[in-house]
Amino acid sequence: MTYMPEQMGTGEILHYKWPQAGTYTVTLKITNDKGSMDEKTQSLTIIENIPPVAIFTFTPANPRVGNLVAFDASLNFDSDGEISGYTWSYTTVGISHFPISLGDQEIISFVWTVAGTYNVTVRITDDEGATATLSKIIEVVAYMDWDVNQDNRPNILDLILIGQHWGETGPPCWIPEDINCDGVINILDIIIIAQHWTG
Ligand SMILES: [Ca+2]
Ligand SMILES: [Ca+2]
Ligand SMILES: [Ca+2]
Repeated sequence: MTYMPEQMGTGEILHYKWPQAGTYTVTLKITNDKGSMDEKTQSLTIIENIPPVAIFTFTPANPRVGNLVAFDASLNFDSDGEISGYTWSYTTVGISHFPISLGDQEIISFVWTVAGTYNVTVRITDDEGATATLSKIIEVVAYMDWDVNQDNRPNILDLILIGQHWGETGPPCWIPEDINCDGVINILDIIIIAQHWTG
């Protein structure tokens, strides 16, 4: 295809940005102070920037209110360049609000203080300004007082912890084993575990 030449600019050094990929023919015309001219033509191929790929992981997989949830986007990559920026945010599923910023580092962490379903999004930018986003749903469950060791399973391990403090007294809830917060470790605490038993 032949087009009328597009003016690129003047000057000894020129910066030019092609809006799309393709093969272009560039002509430089020089003129000296006596008015004589010379020109040189060269072709070059502009390739399309490949956008980055967004990947992230988070731990723990089933976070509880008050847990530090770590988000890691270090596996992100850009096959023809580098990642130049990260933008993390979340929204609460079922509640309409603007995304709340979580930070702009490769690895971030956050503590939710309210149980809920959260949609966490990372938006990455490559060194050419192309972006990619990835969202994941995080279920943050309520803190379970009766899960003494906080492993998400009210079971024999929690009873063992109670047994280790059996009969001890202190201010209400002074240790996690005082599940009912009455200031003594006894059968009443065991009954609460039994009521939520998962084995
Ligand atoms: Ca790229
Ligand atoms: Ca447990
Ligand atoms: Ca108690």
